[in-house]
Amino acid sequence: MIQHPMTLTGPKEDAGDPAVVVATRPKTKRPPLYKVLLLNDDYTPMEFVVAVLERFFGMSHAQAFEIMLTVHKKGLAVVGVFSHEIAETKVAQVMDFARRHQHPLQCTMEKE
Ligand code: TYC
Repeated sequence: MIQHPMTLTGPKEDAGDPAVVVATRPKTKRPPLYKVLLLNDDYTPMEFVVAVLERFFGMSHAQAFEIMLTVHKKGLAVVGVFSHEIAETKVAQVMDFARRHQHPLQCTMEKE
């Protein structure tokens, strides 16, 4: 017996009917974010850390002083959250600035 083409995949299947448009989910995956962390040490002067936070993270003096004290007391703090490329740049800028001033200040990044 010859089967009608419509019954080959069953009535619920889309057998390539050009009139059928299937809704697509817009897959706009946001890029992962990275936390930039500042680490405490016993030697970097407090005022240098404040200057770093003002210069590279756009903080006011009061904000920068507050975050510096958090790092000093707790051992580390998140100083910003950025895309991978921006986070890498911030870390490199801080590490270079600290190295040029011969301070052991450490700055790292981690995926949020
Ligand atoms: N602990 C340092 C001091 O007593 C100050 C300091 C704060 C150093 C924050 C690093 O990320 C830092 N001079």
